[in-house]
Amino acid sequence: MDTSARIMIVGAGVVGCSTAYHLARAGVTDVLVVDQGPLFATGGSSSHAPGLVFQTNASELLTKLAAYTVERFSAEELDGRRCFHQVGGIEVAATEARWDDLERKRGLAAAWGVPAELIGPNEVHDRIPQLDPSRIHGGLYVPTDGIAKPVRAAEAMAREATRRGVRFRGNTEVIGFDVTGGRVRAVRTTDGSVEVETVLCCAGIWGPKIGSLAGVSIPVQPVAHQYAVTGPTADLGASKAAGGDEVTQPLLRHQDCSMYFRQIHDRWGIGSYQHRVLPVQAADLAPSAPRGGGAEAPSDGGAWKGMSSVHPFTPQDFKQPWDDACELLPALGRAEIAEGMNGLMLFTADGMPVLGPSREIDNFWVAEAVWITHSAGVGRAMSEWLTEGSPRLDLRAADLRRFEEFAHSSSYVAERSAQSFREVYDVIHPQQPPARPRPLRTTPFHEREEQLGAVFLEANGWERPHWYDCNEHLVAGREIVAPGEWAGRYFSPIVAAEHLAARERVAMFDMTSLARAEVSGRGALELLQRLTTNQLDRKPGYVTYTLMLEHTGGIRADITVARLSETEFQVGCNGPRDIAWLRRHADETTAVRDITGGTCCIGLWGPKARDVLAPLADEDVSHEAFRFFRAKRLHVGEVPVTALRLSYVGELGWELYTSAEFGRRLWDLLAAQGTEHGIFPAGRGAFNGMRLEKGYRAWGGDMSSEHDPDEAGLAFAVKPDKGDFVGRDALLRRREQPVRRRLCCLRIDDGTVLMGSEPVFAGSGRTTAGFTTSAGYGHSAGASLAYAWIPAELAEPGTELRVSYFDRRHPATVVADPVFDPDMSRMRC
Ligand code: THG
Repeated sequence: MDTSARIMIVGAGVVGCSTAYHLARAGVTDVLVVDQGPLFATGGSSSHAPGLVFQTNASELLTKLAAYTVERFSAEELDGRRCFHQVGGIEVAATEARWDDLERKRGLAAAWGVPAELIGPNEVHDRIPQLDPSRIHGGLYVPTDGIAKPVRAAEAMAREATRRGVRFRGNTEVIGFDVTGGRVRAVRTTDGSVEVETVLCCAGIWGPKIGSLAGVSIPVQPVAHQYAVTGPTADLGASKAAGGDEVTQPLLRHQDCSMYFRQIHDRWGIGSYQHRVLPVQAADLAPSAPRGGGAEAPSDGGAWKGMSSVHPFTPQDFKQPWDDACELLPALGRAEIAEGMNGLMLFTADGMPVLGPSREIDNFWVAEAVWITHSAGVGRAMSEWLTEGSPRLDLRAADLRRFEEFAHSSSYVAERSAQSFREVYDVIHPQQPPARPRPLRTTPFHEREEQLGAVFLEANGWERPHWYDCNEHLVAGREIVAPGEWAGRYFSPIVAAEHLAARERVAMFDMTSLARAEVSGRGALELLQRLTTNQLDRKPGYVTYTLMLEHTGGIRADITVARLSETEFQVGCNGPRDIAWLRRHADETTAVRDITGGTCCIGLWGPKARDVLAPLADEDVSHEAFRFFRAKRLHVGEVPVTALRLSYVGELGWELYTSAEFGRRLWDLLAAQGTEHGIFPAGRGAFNGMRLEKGYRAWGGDMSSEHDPDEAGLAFAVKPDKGDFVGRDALLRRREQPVRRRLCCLRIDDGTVLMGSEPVFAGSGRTTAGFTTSAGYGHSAGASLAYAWIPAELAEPGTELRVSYFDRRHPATVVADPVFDPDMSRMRC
């Protein structure tokens, strides 16, 4: 038995094998992959997954991971047998709403680079003759979708990895970890102890158990998902015995009934998410997979037996799905279900995978809750992340560290995972808040906000007012442009009225949910200097807008750093991930404390902001005494406040921070003092529209680690001369090449308000030139706006482009950025 390995991968399913393969190709071969089951039909979820790969998804990340998986599997073979059958995939619409969704999805697919076309009912019928075309409005056809053979692909990739020196050991169970000083030193297995530098857990449904052996929480929920195989049907294809092809017909997705269909020679494989949620407790999982099964032939009967990732089929849950299936595919009525299973898979709170280093143990990494569809893409990303320090795709949406403590609770994981199971095939609006558990995190202003008629949406557990019904009167006499149904699903004319009125008077924005950290100690400045791009060695009282970069030079975050004293900084972040990143790099000379909970913040913004603050503050807040991008500790009435003079909405004003117990007093003092100036509370809707027209980028939406500061228009925040910092060298290397794409501002000339993520076309071209990021109506600018990534040569103001929204093209023009107050006269006064 091996006694050491640089990287130990736990789990030889398709994710573990793919990671090993990509590590080996990157030259990292001191890798040991262990699995409790036999190689390579190990008995985990890769062994029973039916292999359908539908690439299109509302998530850019998942679409890109799927597209690479298709590319990788298409190139693999095992002893002359293919690992991918590229038969195409069709998602059909049985309702008007679904058809609209398909039009939108086609746009998303184009934006992310997956060719897709909308086809009519008869064209669907041409490709899937068993289907009743009168039941559907049409379908979205993706020619490059297909059927993956997960176990075969795993073995094929493992062979190549083995050829390069990676070792694979089956029937080897992990039974413990030796952890000292916050690191795994050795992994104990049934075959002996292995010293390791890094562990990567790809154990699928056994992941939480493996994690707990090391003291690592992996917030995933195993659930059962039904899959049935029919007996032979006359009209599908030749049987396996007769030498028929396994699959020639396109896959079929019937999302209105939460079902999918594939051919297996002369039988149908049918999956359903329609049934009640069937969660499985980690403790109820069989401890090991004694025998791998029939990955090659799930229809051969008994192939699933003995796999502990498969639970018995519950026929009562398949009654309605079967009726629905027969309605869409009438020929099914002559067949019967030959066998079925309730296969286990992992769900998460937000439907995304869980990837990266754990919070608890620096060298314990995770790649869990990954579908076959995304497996090769995830393997490649994990390999890059482990070897280069950063993945090339932006994995924020799948980063294990996106979850805060509450999101690791079993109650939250169970509730939200059940919801994501129920919604797996639903049309989900990007702004749709979860129904439960709510309210989870409320700010000290919550009671006041409720009294004022706040309409709340949720973000990272926080209740956030989107607009306030009490502001209804602000609508009167204003001409308000409202978005259409989809982009306007969470819009009220009050949003526009709050936006306009905040630029005339003064408004209070609840900014409490903005993640923030206190970084203090002897090493605080050095830590921040090392992790950020701008010069932070300035006098106490200065605030700096700066970036954190990945090792690749991509933008990890854009943050504000307020120096409150020689050794104390307050850092305004994009989310909990940034705080985890700061903490991860801190040594004993620096303390990084998440102060988001326990403190609160009001953004007091608008031309009358100074008139409200001055009489309450015990410090001079005139422009001369308290300049733009400065910080001061002062009192507002009795309330101790840290005031930062900056504004993401582009107005005169301050962010006023205090500890939670003073929140309500702060709110009440400002509200009372502001009455004579027409103060009012404003919500997130106005906030978003205001920052959009002011040109302030939202990290995660407009730019991410896939973009560098120059492309994103943020070069002003990078000072390479300040000394070394993470990402500096990579950025300077990138600067030897001209910028190829840019984030720029588009005006939609016919006034259509977009949602974001629409494809952008140049000239009369059919190929996409780029895609929009955030979009909305600039109520003060009087224009529909969208930010978009487009080739640098198209980024000049005046360039005419077209944007596709619900499959219709709209003229758009590149405009100078920002469109609102470009000379900053409203903020620097
Ligand atoms: N407030 C605080 N911290 C934050 C945000 C915030 N951190 C995360 C996120 N929001 C950061 N985003 C921005 C974007 C732009 C600005 C501030 C935060 C901004 N930019 C000035 C400009 O470009 O005109 C910078 C001017 C300068 O560098 O001097 O104000 O909302 N606390």
